[in-house]
Amino acid sequence: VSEENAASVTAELLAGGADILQLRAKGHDLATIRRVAESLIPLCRGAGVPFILNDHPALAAELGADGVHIGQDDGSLADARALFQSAIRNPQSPILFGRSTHSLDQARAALAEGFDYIGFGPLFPTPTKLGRPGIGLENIAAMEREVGSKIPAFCIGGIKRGNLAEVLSAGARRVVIVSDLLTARAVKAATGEIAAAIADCGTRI
Ligand code: 3NM
Repeated sequence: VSEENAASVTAELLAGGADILQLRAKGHDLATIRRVAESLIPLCRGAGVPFILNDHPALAAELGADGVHIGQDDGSLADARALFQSAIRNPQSPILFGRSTHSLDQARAALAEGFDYIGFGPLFPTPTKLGRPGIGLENIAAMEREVGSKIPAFCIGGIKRGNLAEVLSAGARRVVIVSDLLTARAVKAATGEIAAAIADCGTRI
């Protein structure tokens, strides 16, 4: 999604029922990320949806983001918290710290370290995050039992409307979907389809 389209696509995601939004702008400079974030945050606030910034804890503090997401190679939770605290201007409600995890052991470790939520994947290889093998569906149920029962756990990576049923049947309760939504012809309708499938699955559990 280009900078020009970020706000309109976000509005469609929110209208379709997305209930958490992360800005992930790898490779863009901080000024661009700040500008885009400042255009998206009011939309998320208006919809009552948490806005999470990928990386950049200090910028997240300045912007008043609801959370920061960091990867396996981005240091400890304590480091991210310290960066966040050093940049904070006004006292604000506690923010969420999330971690990407790529195995059951990493998911357990993120829970033990004190993260507020995790990503778990990539389930399938995906062009959105090149160079990582898919971890498959077999550990989802154990991950949900051990970790997802304590903090929100989002399955991610190669999930599409076409394979969502399979992912939910494997035990996933929350999903992150990037390319299938951002390339959809009708973003709002596609988001609504996903939200409905997850809600339907929840009522059957
Ligand atoms: N993180 P798509 S997979 C950003 O497993 C990201 O940590 C992943 O995009 C992880 O829905 C991924 O297009 C890409 O596959 C998700």
